[in-house]
Amino acid sequence: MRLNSPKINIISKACMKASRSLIRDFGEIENLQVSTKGPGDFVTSSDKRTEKIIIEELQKAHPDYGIITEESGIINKSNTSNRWIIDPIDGTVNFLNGVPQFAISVGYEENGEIKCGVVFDPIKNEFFCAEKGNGAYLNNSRIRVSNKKIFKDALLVTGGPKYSSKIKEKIFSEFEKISKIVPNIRRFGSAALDISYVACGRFDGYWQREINYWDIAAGTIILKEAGGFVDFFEPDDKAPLKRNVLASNTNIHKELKDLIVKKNIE
Ligand code: LIP
Repeated sequence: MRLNSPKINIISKACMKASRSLIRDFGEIENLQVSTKGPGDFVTSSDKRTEKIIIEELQKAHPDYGIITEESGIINKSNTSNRWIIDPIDGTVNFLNGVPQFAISVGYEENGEIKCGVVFDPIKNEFFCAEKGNGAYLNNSRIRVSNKKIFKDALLVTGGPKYSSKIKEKIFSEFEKISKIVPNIRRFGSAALDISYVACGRFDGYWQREINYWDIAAGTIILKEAGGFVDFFEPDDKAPLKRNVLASNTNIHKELKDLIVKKNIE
């Protein structure tokens, strides 16, 4: 049975409508008009169109809500109590290159806490959703994190530093340290799907520094409701829309965190 809640229904309707044009665009990838936003960070006309459709649909339901989006920034700034957090295409570089690993991500935040969220992969037709207290779902089935206990046997996923990152070396050395213990680490290029895959047990853990809030907002509630652990470590007050995130099953969380956080104290 699929999660049935008013907020999830609103988000679902917006995602389904937006995904129709997104799928069309993905089919015509070579013709997409591409512009650059900054080094290593591409935006497509499709990204903007998808975002517009999602915003229009969400605003039909709640015109007064605040919105944080990747492309348009902050809308209805004064409403910080009720906000939608949107990434129209998470995994933009995959999308641009015709790699079918990207998703629409929409979370709903109330008084600073994510209450529900959807991550929708329109190509594989995988709809991940969760609402606080009501569990996490993939399409019609309830999902749970893996039960893997032996850290070295874990399958982990991460995202590398952005081209413009000032802490590239730190991120690479963390990767090196972890990969000396855990041989199987993937980099799939969509944080929203990475965290959702931890939620349904495909991966055992995910970590990334300097990730944008909109990439993982919806994923965090999906993971928590699937019994996983989300840790926003070393928060930076000067970068309110960035997070350092570690998301995993509860068994391996401590070992993974110790490798990332303790290392910086050494
Ligand atoms: C991307 C992520 C990717 C991550 C990048 C980037 P975009 O989001 O989901 O996994 O490594 O830092 O933020 O730009 O495709 O929405």
